Amino acid sequence: MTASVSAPTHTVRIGSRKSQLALVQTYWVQAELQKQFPELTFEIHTMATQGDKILDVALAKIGDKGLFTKELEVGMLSHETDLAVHSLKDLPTNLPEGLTLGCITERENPADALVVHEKHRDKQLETLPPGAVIGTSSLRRLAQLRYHFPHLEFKDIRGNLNTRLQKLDEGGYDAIILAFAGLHRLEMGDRIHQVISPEVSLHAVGQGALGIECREGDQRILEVVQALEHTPTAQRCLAERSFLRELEGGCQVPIGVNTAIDKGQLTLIGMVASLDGQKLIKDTVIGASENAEQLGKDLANQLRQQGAQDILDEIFAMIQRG
Ligand code: DPM
Repeated sequence: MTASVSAPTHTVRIGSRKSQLALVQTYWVQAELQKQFPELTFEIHTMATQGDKILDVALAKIGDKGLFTKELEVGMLSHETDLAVHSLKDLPTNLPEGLTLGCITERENPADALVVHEKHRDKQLETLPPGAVIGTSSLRRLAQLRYHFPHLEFKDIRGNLNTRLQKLDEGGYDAIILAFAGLHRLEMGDRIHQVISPEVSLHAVGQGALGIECREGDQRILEVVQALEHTPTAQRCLAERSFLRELEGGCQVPIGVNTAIDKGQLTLIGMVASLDGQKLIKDTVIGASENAEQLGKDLANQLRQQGAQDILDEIFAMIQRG
């Protein structure tokens, strides 16, 4: 079935980062939209974001929210582009005035994945030797893995997926942790050595889903992007984003989640951990999936009552000190 739009123009301009992963994701959105709206033309406009330009500084130290999204947002606000495709987990929970999250697409496997150096091919996360060096720039992965495996060492790693895999293969690390979804989308799923269970690592808010951002009130574009909305994913991600927003966490905080929907009931698990791996607070809420946002707030309050805010305040203070 083909939806119809009363378009004043037949061209829709899509903003995207230039990274290989961003482009694969944007091409997918372009192709799906083209199928639904054969009468429209979808153009891709690539832009470099701050996060693409600063490669030598640990992400948490840059700390700026919207590191991978700001330039794309300016493009929409200045009407150079009409929508932007993001990895949902890179999209801050509070968007600039005038922009809205128009669509959340169907989620890939949101789990984290372990990729090991060749010499550890017979090992699992559980059996890596003491002192093994794990590459990650994610405070969330670091804190959870330290909590579960205090004998492992951690070292920052930056760059795109290929760069990271190369640094691993060259021996700079014993293993690295990456999102299953990114490796899979780049057809590098064969590098996944172990899918890490949610008992060990709760994934980032929005991980594995794409978010399409557009101008608020731009009915023509909203109608177009909503064709790609996947309701169960959207409900899960809205709960996750509401949880993160309520805890005032940016995209670089040791906060993890897991969600599932069964017979209209949404289960949301969330955790906050300290960077030294000493403290980890985790809890669960269950409720109607239509109340996704409220569930996220409820869980944030539950965790706060158990001391989550103290952990986060300590981390914010530490990051600010640099
Ligand atoms: C965010 C984090 C990372 C990205 C932090 C986190 C990972 C940083 C790192 C918010 N964004 O997950 O705790 O490991 O150094 C990113 C990836 C994807 C989107 C790559 C990855 C692909 C998967 C997806 C970077 N953003 O996590 O390995 O679409 O979910």
